[in-house]
Amino acid sequence: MTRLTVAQALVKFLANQYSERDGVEQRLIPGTFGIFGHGNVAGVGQALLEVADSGEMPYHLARNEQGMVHAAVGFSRMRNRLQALACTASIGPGSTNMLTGAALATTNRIPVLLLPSDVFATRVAGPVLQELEQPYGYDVSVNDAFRPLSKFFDRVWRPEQLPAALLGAMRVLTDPAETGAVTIALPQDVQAEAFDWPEELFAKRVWHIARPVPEPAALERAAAIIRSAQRPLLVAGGGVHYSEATEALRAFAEATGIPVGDTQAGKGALLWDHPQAVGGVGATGSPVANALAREADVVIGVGTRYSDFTTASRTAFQRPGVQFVNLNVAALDAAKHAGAMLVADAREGLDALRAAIDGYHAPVTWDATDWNRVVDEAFHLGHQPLPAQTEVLGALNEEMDARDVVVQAAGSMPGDLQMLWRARDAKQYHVEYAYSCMGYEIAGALGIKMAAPDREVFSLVGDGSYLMMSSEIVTAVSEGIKLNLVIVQNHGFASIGALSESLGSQRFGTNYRYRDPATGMLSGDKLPVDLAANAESLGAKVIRVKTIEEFRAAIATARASDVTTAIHIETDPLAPVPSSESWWDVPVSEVAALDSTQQARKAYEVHKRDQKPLIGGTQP
Ligand SMILES: Cc1ncc(C[n+]2csc(CCOP(=O)(O)OP(=O)(O)O)c2C)c(N)n1
Ligand SMILES: [Mg+2]
Repeated sequence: MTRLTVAQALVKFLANQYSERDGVEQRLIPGTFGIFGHGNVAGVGQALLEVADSGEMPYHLARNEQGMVHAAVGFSRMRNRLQALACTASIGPGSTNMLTGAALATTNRIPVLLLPSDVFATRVAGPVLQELEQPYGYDVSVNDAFRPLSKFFDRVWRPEQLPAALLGAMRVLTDPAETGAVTIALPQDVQAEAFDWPEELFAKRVWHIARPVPEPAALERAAAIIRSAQRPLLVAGGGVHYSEATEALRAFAEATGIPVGDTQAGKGALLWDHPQAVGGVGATGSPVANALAREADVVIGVGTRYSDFTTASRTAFQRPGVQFVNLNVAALDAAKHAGAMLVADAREGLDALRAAIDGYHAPVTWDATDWNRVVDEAFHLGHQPLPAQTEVLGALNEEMDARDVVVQAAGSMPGDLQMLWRARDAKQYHVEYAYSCMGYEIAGALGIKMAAPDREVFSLVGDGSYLMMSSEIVTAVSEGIKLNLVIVQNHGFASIGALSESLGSQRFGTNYRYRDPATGMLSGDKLPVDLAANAESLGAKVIRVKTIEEFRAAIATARASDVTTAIHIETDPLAPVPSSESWWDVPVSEVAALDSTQQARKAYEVHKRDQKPLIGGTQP
């Protein structure tokens, strides 16, 4: 027996967990982020202190609890879900600040271990500072809000419950089909309570990350559908990366001649210059992929959750009788669009499918020449007086090393990136677009750099996102984790502004401007906000540029620097962007006094006619 507190036992246990896939072992939880308050300072905090100089559980002090969960997600995604970080927070607001991160992790299917602190189990001191006190249930705390956001939730009211909670948590973290936010709530008194633990609790444990193989009958059904295809299209999602199936995908594509489109999480699954890479599918995709999608008779989805952006809100696939073959480790996704379900690991499934349809070659052709010219033009617009955002993305795309990573999450950039970015390395493109959370950019980049210290990380940050969460710059500076930030200043929401205009809402409330006393609207002058000065004040080195030529030079300077560097550039939010020739369903008011809204509603109703509640599943 080993006598330790619950928190000490937790840390000791986590330090002895490993994951393994393809015979390669690594620490499952190689570090912990945290912010201490009265809920964890003497519990988990004390336990982390006891091992602080042993390297058993490195501790990183974050600046915002939401930010530390984003960083943990960035880390794990970069490590293809083979590792996860723990996040400890104090009770009340410290814990609820992690809720957005929890939702982001679960939506993206990325493992993170959340350790919110909780109110006293004994209740003797209650109600404690920051306790919710619900009259209908004294056992309810703010941490119950993690339940709908987590793939695993437990609260350790008593020390005896800890081993089972830990085993359950590790299982879900390492289950590729179930993974996401994993939450163990720790009452503050229980954290500090001692218990006699069996030695075996702290034995080294290896969690095998499975590569489930397809069931033979399911494989045969899927193969039969693909063999019958005249115009197949493969849609590569994030699962291709997480399963490290990019080589298997390339082999499958080359053996079959099937064109490969990608999703936000899947970009780079097949590198952009491969002759069969046709670009993004859906609302922010390429017209080449979207033309193939419209006509496809068989859609092979690999590791994709088919978000509305991918299906263009169920308008992307227009051929009557289009059939789906869905290779996914999660049955949830494999079943979508009435597809033939191939529940398996992406790499195993692709290899098995390739063998099963040996000799098949898709009789489909396409031509990307025009589109490639459009992208080149967008990258080199020469827009005046301020550069266009597409030129910023183009310059970055061209100046970055193939192994550098570009990071984004929300605003107008994810769409432009998905449409235009030419991924030259499988892990070059990191856009969080399942939760599309403003604030992920800098915090996520921190975790990405921790996961891949040998790569340069360039985070593109809109002014809106910057204002929402720039706090982890300080963490990066303090830890000596070097980030490159590109702050794209356009004085408000280019994205929602354009969306608003297209929906007849006249960009209302989307500009960062002074309130104009004459109109009562936020339509006055630009604000005197200086985000470069702000980044500098947080410890970043700053380069201010005005032109694309200066920007190109700044990229090289930032790359060569050892310290976190922010490049500030102002762009024209109204500059033109190529069309994806696709659509996204955002409902327009059915009745309106405004003429602009009435016109937009008419256009909306035309698009709605193409939308299918059920896309696949019917026989031709
Ligand atoms: C946390 C969060 N709040 C709100 C939104 C909705 N939203 C999406 S984009 C956007 C504006 C982003 O502004 P900015 O970062 O400046 O990017 P830009 O649109 O100018 O490219 C908003 C408010 C969101 N995605 N995330
Ligand atoms: Mg903006």
